[in-house]
Amino acid sequence: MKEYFTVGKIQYEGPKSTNPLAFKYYNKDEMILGKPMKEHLKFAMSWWHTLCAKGSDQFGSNTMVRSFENSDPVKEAFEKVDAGFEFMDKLGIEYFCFHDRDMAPEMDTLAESNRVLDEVSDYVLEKMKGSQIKCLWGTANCFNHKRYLAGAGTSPNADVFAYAAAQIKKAMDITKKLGGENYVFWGGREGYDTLLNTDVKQELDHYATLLTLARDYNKKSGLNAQLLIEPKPKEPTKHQYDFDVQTVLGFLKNYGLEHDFKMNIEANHATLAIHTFNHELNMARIHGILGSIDANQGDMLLGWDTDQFPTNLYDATLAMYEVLLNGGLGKGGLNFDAKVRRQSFTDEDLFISYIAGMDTFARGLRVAAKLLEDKVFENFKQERYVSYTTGIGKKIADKKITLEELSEYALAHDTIQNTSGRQEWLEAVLNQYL
Ligand code: XLS
Ligand code: NI
Ligand code: NI
Repeated sequence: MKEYFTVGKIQYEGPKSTNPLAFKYYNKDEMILGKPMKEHLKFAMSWWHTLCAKGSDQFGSNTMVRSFENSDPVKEAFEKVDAGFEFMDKLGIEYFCFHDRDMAPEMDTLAESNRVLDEVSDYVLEKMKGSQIKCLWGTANCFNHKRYLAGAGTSPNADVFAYAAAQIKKAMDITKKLGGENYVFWGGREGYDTLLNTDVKQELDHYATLLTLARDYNKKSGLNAQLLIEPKPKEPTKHQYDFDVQTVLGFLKNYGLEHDFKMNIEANHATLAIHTFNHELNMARIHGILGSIDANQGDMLLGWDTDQFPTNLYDATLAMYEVLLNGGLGKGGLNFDAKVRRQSFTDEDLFISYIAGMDTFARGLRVAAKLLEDKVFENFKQERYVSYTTGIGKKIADKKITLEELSEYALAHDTIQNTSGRQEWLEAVLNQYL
């Protein structure tokens, strides 16, 4: 078989290695808190950024020429399967995530597009059978084509709604065929730019209808995947309906869908919402809806979704801390929804970027495990809220109190004594662990 990448299998060489094509921290079988690293870190390759992105941006055309390019888009789709499996195998990555339209191209009719997707995904399945590689999640691209200019489930045009539903049904069928453990809904263009032309109430109702139909089909079809919503506050629309975890949770509760969907948290989307990555993870975790992660990072000085490979140790540590507190990600994993920079146009850069991302999370995992073992923050927090364990505090915590009783208590105890939050000390301790 044709070999697409000249790079060989990537090995763990330890932190002292100077080999750019080796893991320094990701040592897949090393045991952390009783589990091998690779079970904590179910890394996934994103089909779109890895096999389809070619370095173009708003101001410039492609900078990358890949060995799997082909002038016939259908043939190229098959070549991408081979290249993708070679890439994952060489990196020791056991999962992939895909959109319908990055696995197979859009054809002249929907029926044709479906047929080609069937063929390419049959080939993916064949490749999976001879390997360890599994599907983490599938999704439908209902945002790229011009028909989706005003959204998919929230389009004012009912024919567009139907088309999106058809695409989602098909993408769910393909995800089932590939044994996908999750199915993702990122709200593409589900949002609006101006209220002068938008009936928000209607759009939200329709969006909920689409999600409800998909939820029902998940059962009916036997896919039974964990369904995930991926919040994002803006881009491409000004007001994306799935702004952040709390917004999505409110929406799901309004429509009685809160037990059917969990969250796929993307680091770059968190920061676009002016939240930290670990804020979003925490918010999902404490509500029991932390499903999976899109591991990437943004650039704080650029206001858009730059989808960079995650190399920020601090953020990765705090993220893994939330994951450990969650007892892991269950069916979810860490999908590198990240693309190499426009100037990093060589095939080798693709490998180096994944290595950088995997090493960052491996190191983050190690530090987070140690912090948790030593209960550094947990002990501090326990002490900080101690006033709720006895007396008036316990009554509040148990909701066995009235406003009148609280008023009487406060009249008798109006000299308040606070304790220090010691933020700087905690940050300094965290630095000692890093
Ligand atoms: C875009 C999203 C997208 C989803 C999958 O910003 O991150 O890539 O993860 O549709
Ligand atoms: Ni994403
Ligand atoms: Ni994104």
